[in-house]
Amino acid sequence: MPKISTTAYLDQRPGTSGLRKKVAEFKQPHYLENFVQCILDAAGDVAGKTLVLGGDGRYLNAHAVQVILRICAGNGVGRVIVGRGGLLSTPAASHLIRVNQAHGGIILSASHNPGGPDADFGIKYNTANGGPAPESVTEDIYARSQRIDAYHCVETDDIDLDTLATSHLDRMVIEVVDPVDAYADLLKTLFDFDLIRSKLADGSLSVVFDAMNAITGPYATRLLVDELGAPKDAVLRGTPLPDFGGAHPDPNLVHAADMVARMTAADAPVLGAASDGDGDRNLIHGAGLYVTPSDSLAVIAANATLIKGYSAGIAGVARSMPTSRAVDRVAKALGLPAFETPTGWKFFSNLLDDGRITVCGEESFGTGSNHVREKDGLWAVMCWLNLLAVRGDSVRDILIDHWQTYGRDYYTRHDFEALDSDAANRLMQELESKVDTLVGSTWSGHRVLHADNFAYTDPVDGSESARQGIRVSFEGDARIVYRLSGTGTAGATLRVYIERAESHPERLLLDPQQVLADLIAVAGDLADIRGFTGRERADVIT
Ligand code: G16
Repeated sequence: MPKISTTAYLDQRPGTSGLRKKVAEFKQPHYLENFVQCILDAAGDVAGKTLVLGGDGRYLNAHAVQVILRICAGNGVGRVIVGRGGLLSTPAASHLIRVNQAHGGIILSASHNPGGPDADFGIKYNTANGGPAPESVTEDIYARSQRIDAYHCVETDDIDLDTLATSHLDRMVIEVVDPVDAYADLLKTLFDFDLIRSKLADGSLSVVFDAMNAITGPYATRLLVDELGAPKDAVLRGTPLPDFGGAHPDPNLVHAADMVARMTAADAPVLGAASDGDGDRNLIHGAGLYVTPSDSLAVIAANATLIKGYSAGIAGVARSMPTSRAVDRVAKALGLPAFETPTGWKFFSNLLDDGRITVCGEESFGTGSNHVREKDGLWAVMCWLNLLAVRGDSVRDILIDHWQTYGRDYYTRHDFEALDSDAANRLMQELESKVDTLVGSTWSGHRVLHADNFAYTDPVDGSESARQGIRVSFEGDARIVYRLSGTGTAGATLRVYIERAESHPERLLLDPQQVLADLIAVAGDLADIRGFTGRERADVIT
């Protein structure tokens, strides 16, 4: 096979979800090629095998897809299934891997990070189960990236990826598929489309979805407009753009402001939602009421048997460690197993593959189930539409009913962004060094019951992941968690997660920032955030 000499880059360690860097870094000579070769080497014997390829359409996607096809051909890959135009949402890519029994897939995205020539790009590898590569594989990719000196690549003009067709590159088959078809078919098996369609038609249900100029535009248009009959203007910002129109495709209350404005107006639809750059995150909003991702997960778990695809019941639930414990309360009440995993969707894969859980989620706007091995933004939207159609209640009524039944976990996340990396690391080291001494200490009246640096042993394969974030639990069912983000591309981001459980029926509808104000102050004091970072306030509060 044609071999091209290269020099190793030493900064190619995948983070929480693949390698994310500035576009300028990916444009360095052989940078992308090196990483792709390392993926293929770490993926086992790819000769003659099938891979899935696609991305969220951000700047560099089109070029990267062509480069990856040449390298796949150079490595003797048998067949590559590519989304038309090089496009695939992350959950759709996961499904294509599974349904085609592919060896794995390469997904191009920096998720919710901004796109464009001056913004972010990313690449990740998913294995045969459709899920993000486990740490053993990502560490292998990294180790290989440290010593790579050549990659295999064929020379060719760009391949036409705009036409649904099958062609050859050397001996490799390239199959261009519709990015939406298989995914839409899958969702039709899980949700009661007829019921939702009829409720949308009689006006008792209505929806607005913000695709944020990102990948879910075509998916949402197919599902909500073409299949379910919602009006065309139910999908906001529905055309994927390489720079997301200059916007930030992060589905939170700040970046989905137009949708949020619609949902807080007097004539708000029943459901508002948004998804991110690559379609795996979701934001759920009722008329006048935002649903936190942690609560959304708990509500879906509690009501799963009302949803067509889950009517036989669910096996268990899982949440990432910083996610609020709302879903644990549901699991306890329903007698279901509940797992607490480190941040990163990959940690759910073994539990899903082993049948221990059916539904899982994260505070970082991710919810999903065993239908694929990625979190799935539109799946969450369909869950809510299905629930609303069956129950005939508003989002607010469903949430209040849930809190009255299980109690409410008041929850907030405070992000301190673009910190000096050394300062952020020092802050975490200092915290880590004092966890053992925290127990029994009192902070503004809050007594510490437990403190540790979260470590996880996977119950299926026994793999261990240490130092996944500092947990501090207080009397009164309150908790503060600290960790550094693994997805940023500039400096460090400190995430502080603050929560407290409340079950008094008269204290279920308060403002979380007010309820948690004293704990938020404790979080700052306990880690001396101001001293280490010079910051008085978080940059983003959700
Ligand atoms: C990725 C991972 C998620 C994780 C999130 C935030 O999401 O897939 O599992 O919760 O990053 O990670 P961090 O707190 O380290 O920034 P996505 O949507 O960015 O791929």
